[in-house]
Amino acid sequence: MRRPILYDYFRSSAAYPVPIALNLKGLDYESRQIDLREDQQKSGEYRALNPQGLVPMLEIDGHRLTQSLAIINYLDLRYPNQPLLPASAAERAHVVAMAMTITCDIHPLNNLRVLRYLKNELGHSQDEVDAWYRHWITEGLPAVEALAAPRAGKFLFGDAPTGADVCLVPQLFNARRFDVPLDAYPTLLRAEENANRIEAFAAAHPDRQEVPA
Ligand SMILES: N[C@@H](CCC(=O)N[C@@H](CS)C(=O)NCC(=O)O)C(=O)O
Repeated sequence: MRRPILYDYFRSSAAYPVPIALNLKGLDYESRQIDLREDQQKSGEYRALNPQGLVPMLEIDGHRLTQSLAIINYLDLRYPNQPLLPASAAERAHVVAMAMTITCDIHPLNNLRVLRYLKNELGHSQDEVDAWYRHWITEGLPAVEALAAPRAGKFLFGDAPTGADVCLVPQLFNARRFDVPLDAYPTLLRAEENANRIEAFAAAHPDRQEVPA
């Protein structure tokens, strides 16, 4: 098998779940940093590979995959060791719902292009943009906590990490960067603490990634 190539940015919370998933699956990969600060995601060269102009993108098994949840789903079907999505339909829907609450209902509102639009096109101040960022995290995390709490164990669902934990850890990293209080989410904090004890999660932490020069 050719080594997968992950197009990524060390501070991208959409991309951060993918190295966690690859690590959990025990798949070695090459990381290519697309510098979002420099708009490399919009370059013709990158758009020729990924017309959407976003990270992550994963080249694996001869495919070019985009969308973090689609990538996690692919990895889980193709490499079934250390399952990230439960086999039962109802349990899978529950785990995917938690992951989507993060990746579809929180993350897109706080994406770089949205923040830049608020500031540059609509003329909001940095303080207003930061308040926007915190607002959507504070709006979204209670839903994840409420969904998770009844069926959580060490992780968001039971005692093994799933795709929901893989998406949670990057979002809590973001929340801390913007000083969002997290005390109201004990289930999420427990899952995060247990996840970060696992090397697959710890090795994907932005502090351990190659920072573009
Ligand atoms: N729904 C996509 C979101 C991808 C995404 O928004 N990626 C961000 C990085 S966190 C990006 O490339 N942003 C570039 C920009 O906003 O111009 C996924 O989950 O993969």
